[in-house]
Amino acid sequence: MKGRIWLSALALSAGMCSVSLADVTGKAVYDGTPPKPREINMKAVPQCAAAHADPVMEEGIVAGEGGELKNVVVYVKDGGKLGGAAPTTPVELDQKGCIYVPHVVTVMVGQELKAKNSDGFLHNVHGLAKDNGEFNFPQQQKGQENKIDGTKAVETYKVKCDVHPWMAAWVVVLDHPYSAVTGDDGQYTIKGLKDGKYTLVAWQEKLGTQEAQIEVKDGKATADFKFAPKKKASADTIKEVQEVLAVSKSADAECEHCKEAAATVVVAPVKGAEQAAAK
Ligand SMILES: [Cu+2]
Repeated sequence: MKGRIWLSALALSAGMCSVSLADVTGKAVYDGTPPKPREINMKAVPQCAAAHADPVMEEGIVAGEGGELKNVVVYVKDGGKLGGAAPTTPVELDQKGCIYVPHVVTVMVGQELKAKNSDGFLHNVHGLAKDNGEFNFPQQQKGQENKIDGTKAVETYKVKCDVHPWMAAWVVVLDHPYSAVTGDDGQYTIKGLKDGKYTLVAWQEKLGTQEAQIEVKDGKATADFKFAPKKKASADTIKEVQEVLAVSKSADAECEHCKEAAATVVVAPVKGAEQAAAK
């Protein structure tokens, strides 16, 4: 889905070395009032609940008061042709208080990715990868680390724990190092690009993908991304999706899959209309 994008690609000053390596910076924001995060109910698993003094919120959309969107992955499209070696530092996906930390990681093809258990009780690391192959292994010991065989191919996939169904993380495997994940302030910085024109991709797990064209000049460029909320699905559409998925009516309030699937159904014609209008 291509949303509205504001971007600026600016040369900040003339006369600097034209081969300087750039900082591409910018910010991702949520367009509108961010949805209220829902609290994860860990009460059924005392070990998990005991790890948190404060309520723990779902991380599907994490936005600040000003709409600052966390956990958006920004990367150079087709960046593999630029070259660049895989970092020697492993990327770590920790399980801490029955939450994955961090919620989203980027890793380069061939770079080491490992899972860690900081909890000292059973989790299983279940990666729903396709091109990298599905993986599923247990971790029970405190401090246990295992290498994940999941960085062979470019792919974005979800990792979940079947013991604690709320646990979810995302792994974005890229064939180049030109990427960043936005922080609490929605900001990102991609380092190391030479001057030139690039397409940036910004991906958010629930809000989809956007692109922006940038020109790095004299070592600087900026691109901001504004993610529109998905359109709300009508009760009728949700009901239709429930019927297709054979979910009972009593599951109305709980059926997030239905709502998400229905929202996709609703959005699809709008997207088609936009494309038609653009022609
Ligand atoms: Cu778990």
